[in-house]
Amino acid sequence: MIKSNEITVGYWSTKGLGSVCRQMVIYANIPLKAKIYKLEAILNNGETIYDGSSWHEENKTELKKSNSLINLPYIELLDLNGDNFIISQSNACLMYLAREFNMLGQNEIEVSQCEQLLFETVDLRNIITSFAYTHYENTNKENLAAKDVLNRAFDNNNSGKMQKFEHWIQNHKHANTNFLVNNISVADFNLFDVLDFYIEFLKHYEFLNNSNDEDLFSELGYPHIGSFYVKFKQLPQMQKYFNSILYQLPYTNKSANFGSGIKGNSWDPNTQKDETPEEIIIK
Ligand SMILES: N[C@@H](CCC(=O)N[C@@H](CS)C(=O)NCC(=O)O)C(=O)O
Repeated sequence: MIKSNEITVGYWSTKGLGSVCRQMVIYANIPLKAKIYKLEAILNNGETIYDGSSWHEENKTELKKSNSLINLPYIELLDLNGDNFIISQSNACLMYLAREFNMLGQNEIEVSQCEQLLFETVDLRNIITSFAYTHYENTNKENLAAKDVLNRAFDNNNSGKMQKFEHWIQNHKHANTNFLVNNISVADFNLFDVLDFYIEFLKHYEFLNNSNDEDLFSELGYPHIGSFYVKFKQLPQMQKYFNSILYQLPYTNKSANFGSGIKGNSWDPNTQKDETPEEIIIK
């Protein structure tokens, strides 16, 4: 149980695997301290090298004394005994927050549904993340790989990933909410965050011309996902997040080919400077 009056979420200056932890803390109306580590992209004789020492050589060594599994993201808080408690592994962080904030279903069946849905959203994220961090020999190969991601995620047959959520939402319509189970759960946050990432992908690779984010999923044949996305974005408790600098951060880190720079492009060390503050407090 949490005693702290704030929760720290440590992660890189990106959304990545840290964003959903940040969102859940904000939604729960607990003050958030987002500790930001920067991967520096340094130009060296025409090549870009990456320096993560702000994490690896500073805080990581210190935090490892409390939790030898330490990694990014991590969450840090005071437990009921007033002891410092540090958790890493993104899914363990998400499950902890979900249990604390009552965002993991109301009974055994819903808990199991939330777990399945969460891990399904993790699979959906893994497809786009592994693509984003792969560097291709040329644009042709990159576009072919992007088409493959599109197919794996959006194919409207039993192997496509999105149709699973489309049918889930269709089959589990709840009277007053648009959540995946009766009440908001960790799976809703992860699904929203991954959908947001896919929107950047669809636009960047010009798989759609519609510039209206709200209609993209319907246009691809997924109206229930489209409605889920729109309603999640309108949640009053989420507005603090959407209006914060945290929502402006890139999806991937600077070493990624996709999603680390502006509008899905790669990070450009010649023209871009990472000015994200080292600490972002959201009360
Ligand atoms: N399975 C782990 C993967 C963690 C991971 O690979 N973290 C990356 C960022 S996404 C990192 O840079 N970790 C810092 C480190 O290795 O110390 C999780 O889900 O948390």
